[in-house]
Amino acid sequence: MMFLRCLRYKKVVLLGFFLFTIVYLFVRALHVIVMQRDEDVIKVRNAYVQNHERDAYEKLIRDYEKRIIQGLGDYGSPAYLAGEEKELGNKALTKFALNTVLSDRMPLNRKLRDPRNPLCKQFTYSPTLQATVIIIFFNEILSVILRTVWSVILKSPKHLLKEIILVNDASTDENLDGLLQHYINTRLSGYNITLLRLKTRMGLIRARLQGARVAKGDALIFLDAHCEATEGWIEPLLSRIEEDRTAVLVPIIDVIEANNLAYSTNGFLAFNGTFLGESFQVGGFNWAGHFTWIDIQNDEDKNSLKPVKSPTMAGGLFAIDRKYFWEIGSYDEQMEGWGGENLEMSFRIWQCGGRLETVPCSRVGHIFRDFHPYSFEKDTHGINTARLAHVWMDDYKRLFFLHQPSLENNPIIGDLTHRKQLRNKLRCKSFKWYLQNVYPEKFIPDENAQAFGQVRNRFDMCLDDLQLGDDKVGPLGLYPCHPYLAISQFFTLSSKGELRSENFCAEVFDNSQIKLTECHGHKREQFWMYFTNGTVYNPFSGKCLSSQFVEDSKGLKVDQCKKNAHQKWKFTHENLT
Ligand code: LR7
Ligand code: MN
Repeated sequence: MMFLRCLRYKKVVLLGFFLFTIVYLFVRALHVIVMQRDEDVIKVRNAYVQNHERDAYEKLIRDYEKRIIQGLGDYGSPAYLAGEEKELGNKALTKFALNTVLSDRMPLNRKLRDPRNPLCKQFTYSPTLQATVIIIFFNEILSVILRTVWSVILKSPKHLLKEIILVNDASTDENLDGLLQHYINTRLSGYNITLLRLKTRMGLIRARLQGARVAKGDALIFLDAHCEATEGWIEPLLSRIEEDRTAVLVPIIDVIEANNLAYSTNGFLAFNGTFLGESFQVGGFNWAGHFTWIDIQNDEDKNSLKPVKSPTMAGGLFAIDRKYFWEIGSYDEQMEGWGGENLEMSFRIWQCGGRLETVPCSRVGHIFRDFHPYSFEKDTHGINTARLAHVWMDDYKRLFFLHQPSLENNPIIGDLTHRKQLRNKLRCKSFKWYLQNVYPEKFIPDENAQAFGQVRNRFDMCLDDLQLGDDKVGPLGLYPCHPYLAISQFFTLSSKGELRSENFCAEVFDNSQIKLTECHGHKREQFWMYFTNGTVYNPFSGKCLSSQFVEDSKGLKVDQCKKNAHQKWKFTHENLT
């Protein structure tokens, strides 16, 4: 008996040991796989500096520091170089969309004016949250990155700044990491700054994610690598998060000019410091899937000093509670390159129960470049936007795919399962809800319209914006009708009697010509009536929309109403009663 029991006991022990070993090995293997994946992606460069390298970096930085012109660009005033450097600066501007020569000569910690509305000073914010500031970059120059870092350090109270994380998205300059790390070690040693490097370029979305993964602050604040923070910028952001952890905040983004690095406040503040009044814009979007700036619609909010509702954000500069960032779905990791993540996050935050706000008393400058000094192999903006359209825009995605028909059912956009699961898991609201509650002023070309679609005459010519694009004013013209509904030929006769594209209204001028221009909402020269007999009538001029076939006028005019074939029009969709 005794022996048998002992044997059974031994078996149990053996089995237990066996199982333990299996589980242990499994966990180890998993660990190795995960770690390896991490190492593939990210490399922390703390121990980079060999002694001989350190001396070389020190020399480079000293040489660089010697060339800095004290006072240049102070108080955000425009700065100029002379002679050969001026020429070099202009060249740099055409190559990098940024005057790198000037940036290299300007102090890294230049003084800035306080650009805020003076009334902002009446508020005392005392947040207890600490921030991790994450700055990502690809092929940005040292002086621009360091000026961003310095501004964050100088303008943030120390107890609110937990750390700064710099993420180098595999920039091509081999010296950049070494110089940055050496600068941090020697000139910024009192601050908690981490430099990460991605082994291969992952694009700005995944670069931000890598930074966020190692962040320890209560809140994350993302910045582009060419920004300058100003007095009091961080307190109202953190305070608002403390008040409502589902609020995602954007500062007012001021323009730093790419050519002379002037910190301009759109004339709100004159250079002598007098305050000229305040007004700012919030974020919108167009159906082509691009971020746009829009005026605040609600009068009460126009001069607000308190956070103001913003339908979208530009994407580069924002603050968010760290845990909330992960809860709400961080980013779509399958988005590559540049673009789309900003609207994706904006829609997601609103639809899934959060809020997006612009904080007027927090201001950060950003260098706006005329073009991107880098490229991608694919149309990442288009692909990323197609992804978000499928996941977040429900039926309204039809309006985006009018602009990008080839992307609608294209495997290039990748698998969407995880993002759709996320939307279900978070029980997010519909895009219609978003439009009605967050952005009711957004024009929807095919809803509440008297008629919409292609506007065709008997000669198979269609109204066409003639590639006006984002320009503010241009002629309304005629072009042979496309066999599909191209966006350049998509017009609406709105319920208000506007004849319009998404952003512009047809307006009569010189009593005969027609241009597309900003909608003013006051009817008059922008008011049109459409009758069942096909006449499009403008009561202001007393004339009718008419195709002419005269060479210079691009074929379209308003003319005496004659009811002839030149004045008969047909919209693809008509809701006339
Ligand atoms: O492959 C890349 N990897 C990167 O890390 C390409 C870029 N980047 C870095 C780059 O160095 C920079 O720091 O990503 C940052 C943003 O790139 P920019 O500055 O070339 O972009 P942008 O300012 O023209 O673009 C705006 O829209 C983008 C859409 O993906 C991002 O959200 C940017 O952050 C965003 N910038 C802003 O919101 C600043 C205000 C501009 C406006 C409007
Ligand atoms: Mn930028």
